[in-house]
Amino acid sequence: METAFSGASNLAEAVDRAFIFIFSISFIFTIGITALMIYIVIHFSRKKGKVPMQFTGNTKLEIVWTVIPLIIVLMMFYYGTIAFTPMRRVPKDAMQIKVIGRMWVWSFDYGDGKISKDLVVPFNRDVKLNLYSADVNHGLFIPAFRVKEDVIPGYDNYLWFRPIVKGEFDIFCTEYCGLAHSGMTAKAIVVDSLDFEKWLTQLKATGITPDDPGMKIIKANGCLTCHSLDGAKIVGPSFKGLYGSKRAVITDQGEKQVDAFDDYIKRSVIDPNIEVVKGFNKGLMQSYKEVLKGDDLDKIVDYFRKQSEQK
Ligand code: HEC
Ligand SMILES: [Cu+2]
Repeated sequence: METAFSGASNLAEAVDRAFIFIFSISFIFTIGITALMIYIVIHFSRKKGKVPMQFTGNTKLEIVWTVIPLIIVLMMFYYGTIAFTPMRRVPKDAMQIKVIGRMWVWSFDYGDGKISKDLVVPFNRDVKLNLYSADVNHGLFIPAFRVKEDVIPGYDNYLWFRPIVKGEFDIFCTEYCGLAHSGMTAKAIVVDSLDFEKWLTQLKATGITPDDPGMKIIKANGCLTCHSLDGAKIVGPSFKGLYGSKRAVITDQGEKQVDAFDDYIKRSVIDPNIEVVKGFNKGLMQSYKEVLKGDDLDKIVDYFRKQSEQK
């Protein structure tokens, strides 16, 4: 395991250089200004009875305190630019991964219905992340790679990097996006390209059937960022074994049992906060009434029914 302090991507070195330069300048000035201030306070103390002098203009001094800061600021600009420019120049053959930010989970879509909760990438390979938000503003931040970009609904953003250290690194959301914002984390896992291929092949075997019309709608609407198919509890209950089962739900009138058939499932999607599944929080799932079109909802229910008939 590597720490976040040593940069783990090709972009890290230039970012660190800009950071260290700006930090050092700030440090030197903070110490210098404070020291000078303390000296002046003591040296020109009224008790010593020094008579103040009057100054009017000093061209040499003014040139010095204009030119030196100008050079310093231009150097900051230079270091910043050489770090930033390559970040926006994505190599043509970079591997593309779609990232969806949603309250409060990241999902990494490798295509063909292969969606992962963590970002697994091959070592030493250029990777481009295409960033989309399904709801509000998020920010994808991988400190060890020194990359951070906003993830904004209705705006196609991206970032890229080449991982140069193998290991597991943290991913955070850097835009305050609501209640569970601080829990919106994931891992960036850098592995050998062989291990990566193996992992990607296995990812397909998670039972997601990309061709089913209902599953297409479920995926297109990002339901799987909160609901798993394999029984795992994410933000919401798993979809596994949902259809036909007994659900304990909390309503304004108290707890009750319902059978999860067509009507219940439809109600859960249209008015998710009227019957709240026991053990889960109210207000996390938003209504899909305005989002789903035509017979989308019927297709979703069909998918659940087919899923329950499979076994
Ligand atoms: C932001 C996370 C989130 C998203 C996205 C989301 N849900 Fe939910 N869902 C929840 C939570 C939390 C619950 C449990 C609380 C409740 O019943 O409202 C839930 C409950 C449900 C239930 C009842 C499940 C049960 O076990 O009884 C169904 C059905 C459901 N969601 C379907 C969907 C569908 C279909 C979509 C996509 C169109 C979707 N959800 C998108 C969070 C989410
Ligand atoms: Cu977020």
